Amino acid sequence: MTLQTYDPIIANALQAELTRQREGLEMIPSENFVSTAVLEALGSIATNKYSEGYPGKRYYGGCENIDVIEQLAIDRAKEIFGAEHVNVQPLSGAPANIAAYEALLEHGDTILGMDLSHGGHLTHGHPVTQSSKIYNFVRYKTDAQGLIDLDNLRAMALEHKPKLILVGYSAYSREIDYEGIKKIADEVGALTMADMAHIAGLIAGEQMNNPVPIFDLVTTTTHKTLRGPRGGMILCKAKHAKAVNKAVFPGLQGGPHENVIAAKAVAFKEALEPEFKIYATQIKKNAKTLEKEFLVRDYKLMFGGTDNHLLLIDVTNKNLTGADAERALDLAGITVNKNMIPDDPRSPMDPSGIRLGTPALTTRGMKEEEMKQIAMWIDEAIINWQNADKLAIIRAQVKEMTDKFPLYRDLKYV
Ligand code: DSN
Repeated sequence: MTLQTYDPIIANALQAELTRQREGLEMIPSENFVSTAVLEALGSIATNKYSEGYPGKRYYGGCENIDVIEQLAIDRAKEIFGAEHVNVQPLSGAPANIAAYEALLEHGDTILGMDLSHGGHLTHGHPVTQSSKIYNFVRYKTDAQGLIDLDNLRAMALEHKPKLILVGYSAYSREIDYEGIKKIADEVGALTMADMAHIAGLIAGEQMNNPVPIFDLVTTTTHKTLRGPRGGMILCKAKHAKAVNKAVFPGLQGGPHENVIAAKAVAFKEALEPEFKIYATQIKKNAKTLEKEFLVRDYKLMFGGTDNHLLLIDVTNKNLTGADAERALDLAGITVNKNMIPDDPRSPMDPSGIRLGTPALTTRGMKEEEMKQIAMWIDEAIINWQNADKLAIIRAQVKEMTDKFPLYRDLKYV
């Protein structure tokens, strides 16, 4: 029985979501569109199999095909990033980070991580998380120019003697000096960890610095710029391999999601193709075009601009909040997310900023010309955020553009 016949409510919701993805401009910087090959692996019969353990060492019989899949995912990830060891089982970014802490640290140890409002991540020590109750997080911030000040980081490292220095961000838009940070870590005897979730695809495409050969341990999601299925991964030095594997299973997780791992393997094959480098290059070119277009329209770009795929914009000088802007842009067919800005005086549900990026639009084939048009629409929507008619007109124009960049042409649920 087909999905449509058996469960029409779900089929209809999936069809409506497909239409939303097709007709809108997806600009949440952590989102992307996987290939149909990745989708096929994700929806495969590999979901039926239990396989606790690792390739060649499983707690269940019948894992011979699963071993081929998981080993290939591991080997390809090692090749992309130059890693000594990779664990592809983390279910997503948050569990990957928890497993990473558990692998390297004792409870109560000090971790130096970036403040959330300055571009860090919840799992880097925000007080609402479980990890913040287990470890002693000390949080650094960007400086007045919106950059990571290594002198300040060094002073904090000397003062707090962390066991781990953590970098890698979810709203920070600048390059990261891994060598400089490693030097500080070595001086104070700290381990190093990078969460490269947002920029993994840009690193794979050789458009940003790669922390993997330098740092002790690197975590990532696989579904952002890397354009794979929703999932996580840990890459580390060989000396941490055993601890990392133990921390993921049996420390934190049970049966790995082998359909997701199969889809990761397919996405990694794609990331090894020469076209992926072109994709990563275009992501950055598109973001730079947006940067330029917003600057001429007097938008306040956090961190002064972008070196990667995203922009964090304070919209309060346009007389609305981040939540107002997100709502208005939604009505105009442009999806972004409201976001805190550094030391935001407003609340997380109604912050001062919006965060937007180019990975998904670049996957659709959009380039600089489209970015210029899109920046114009975003500006119009923000200026007219209370004018439903104007927002509807923009939405119709957005649909005209997205029709020219077809998405999942042959896919249908209803
Ligand atoms: N939720 C992700 C993001 O949007 O950046 C980070 O986990």
